[in-house]
Amino acid sequence: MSSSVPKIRFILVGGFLGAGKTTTIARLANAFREQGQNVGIVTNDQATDLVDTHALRGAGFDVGEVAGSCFCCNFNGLEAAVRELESHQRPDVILAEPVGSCTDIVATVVQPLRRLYQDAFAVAPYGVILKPSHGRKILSGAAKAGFSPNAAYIFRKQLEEADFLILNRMDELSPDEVSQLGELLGSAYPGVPVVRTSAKTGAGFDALLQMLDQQGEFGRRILDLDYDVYAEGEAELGWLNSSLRITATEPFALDDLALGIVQRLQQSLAASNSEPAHLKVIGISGGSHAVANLVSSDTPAALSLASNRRTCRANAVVNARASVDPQILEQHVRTAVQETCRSLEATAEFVRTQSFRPGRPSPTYRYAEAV
Ligand SMILES: Nc1nc2c(ncn2[C@@H]2O[C@H](COP(=O)(O)OP(=O)(O)OP(=O)(O)O)[C@@H](O)[C@H]2O)c(=O)[nH]1
Ligand SMILES: [Mg+2]
Repeated sequence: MSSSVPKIRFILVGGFLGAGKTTTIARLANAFREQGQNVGIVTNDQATDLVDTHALRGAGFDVGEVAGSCFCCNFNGLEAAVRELESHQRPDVILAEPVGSCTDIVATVVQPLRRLYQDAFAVAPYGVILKPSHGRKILSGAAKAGFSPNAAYIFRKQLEEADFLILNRMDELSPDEVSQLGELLGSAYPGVPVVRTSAKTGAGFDALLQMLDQQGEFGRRILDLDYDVYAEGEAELGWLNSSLRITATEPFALDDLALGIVQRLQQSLAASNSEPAHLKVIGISGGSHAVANLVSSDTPAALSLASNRRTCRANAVVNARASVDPQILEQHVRTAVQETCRSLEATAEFVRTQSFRPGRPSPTYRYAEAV
């Protein structure tokens, strides 16, 4: 690429499963679009059929996808997704969401982008979102943090490599909770700036945009990481992606389908003492989308996008990540889908299901020293 062509801004938004990466990216993308900039988004998952891709495309964004392995282990897939976006319309800004169970993003993604694409991309400071529900327990060292020590290790390492931290879900936190989380972050990651946001309301996004705008020595916090512990932590999660076709003779509410599946999954996982990392379901009918989520055992299931649509035919995608054996997770999902459909007098056909434990990460590149 000639040096006269302006560089594409490359923004990675990190954070644990369910932290609010996709919601943050959608809001940032809207902000850039309002400034007249072309925006491309890259989503990422260990398998195909991504709720995030459907949700962001449904919101009208140009979305490339790396499905089947994470950016770190398939850097070539990230390159290909970016080239594909460029072939539609050259983006001014690319927003990319790494998989929420991955860490070492600076050494395996940020540094390769900076080294191999220094003329093409201006890589923004790397921000990582703190998920309050699990963060409060993990950072305070609570005995029952919901996840195993190995998964908690990943959670902490994700925050450790950030140039700045994003304390999200401000709309739900009391002033006491905000100061408690601020203190936990301050003692675990001294000197790292913290931006307070609500991706739901947009609070704090001016400060977030300013943080991302900074130029300088960023993306250099290379982790000292034990890949054995990291691999074990990831493998302790059950991972499931399913795509479904739902039919009924009388119209049913698409929102009830998405929320009903998530609520039933919440109940059955709680009954088996399995901590959800993130359960998400998208219902799609015509141009309408309904999205429901659950981010932890002690927060309510939420309809994050209402469609207000009734229909006799819909497609649905279920993405579930929880600390449970993947085969058992699949049983939970099948039962939750069947029971929800029965209550709506609808029938579900499972088109494709992938359920597994994430494999040991093996990065395409890993730079142990920063440039
Ligand atoms: N109340 C509130 N909810 C939020 C906020 N940000 C995200 N959420 C909700 O949290 C849930 C998870 O958000 P996502 O943006 O999907 O999280 P993610 O980090 O992309 O999750 P993964 O892709 O699974 O790793 C959704 O229900 C969002 O609507 C926020 O600031 N406030
Ligand atoms: Mg996401």
